[in-house]
Amino acid sequence: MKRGQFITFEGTEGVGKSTQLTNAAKVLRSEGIDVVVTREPGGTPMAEAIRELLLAPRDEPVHELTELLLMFAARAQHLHTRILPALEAGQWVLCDRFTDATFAYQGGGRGVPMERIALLENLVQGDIRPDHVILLDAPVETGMARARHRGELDRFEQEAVSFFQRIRDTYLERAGKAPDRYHRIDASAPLAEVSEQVASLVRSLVAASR
Ligand code: Z5A
Repeated sequence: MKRGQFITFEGTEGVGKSTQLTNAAKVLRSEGIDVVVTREPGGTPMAEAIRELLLAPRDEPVHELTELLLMFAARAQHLHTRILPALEAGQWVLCDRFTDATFAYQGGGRGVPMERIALLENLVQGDIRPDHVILLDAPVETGMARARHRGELDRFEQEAVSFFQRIRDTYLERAGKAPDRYHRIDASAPLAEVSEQVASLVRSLVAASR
């Protein structure tokens, strides 16, 4: 059985990751590919429980290491019990955020040293990395304006614009270092245009995998 491809969707809040993940899954299914759609933090019942802990606004200050370790605790459960078995069964896994989000949010956003994150990445993932990262990139204000009509803000959404700007900068820096694996899409374009770019990229990944 040929191993499936592991594709993640990244970007600052509201750039359209969930929308484009659904679009990509549709394209892959039309190509006859068996697809698993999932997200982080989350993706299994236990990891979804950790997600609730992480996102809930609370009066108690959350230490940056608590946040970091909970992200990786959820990831260990998700990766080893759901993502890897699916990939080994030949399914393609589309994941809304993965470890690039930890480098961007906990590293760029919160200021945790990148080497500490890399240590945990190696511990939890060994040499497993996404085969492709689709980075939906737009000015942070664009994504915030799209996302903020949903009502109560979670613990991350309550952060200032400067926090999200550091996150965007970190994503762009990481993408710049590995252009074969990171695919930057201009997510500020109209929805139909972004969807067509993502569909065309996904078709090219399918063609390359055959
Ligand atoms: N987090 C972390 O800190 N560290 C980690 O390691 C991980 C995560 C894994 C939960 O993420 C939080 O966890 C996240 C980072 C942190 N916090 N933040 N911020 P999440 O992915 O669940 O939450 P999110 O980033 O806030 O995603 P989102 O707000 O759901 O946005 P999205 O999925 O990118 O966008 P969307 O739902 O597809 O689209 C938003 C709206 O815009 C919707 O109405 C669309 O119809 C519309 N849209 C989409 N594209 C367009 C275009 N092109 N034009 C116009 N309108 C559009």
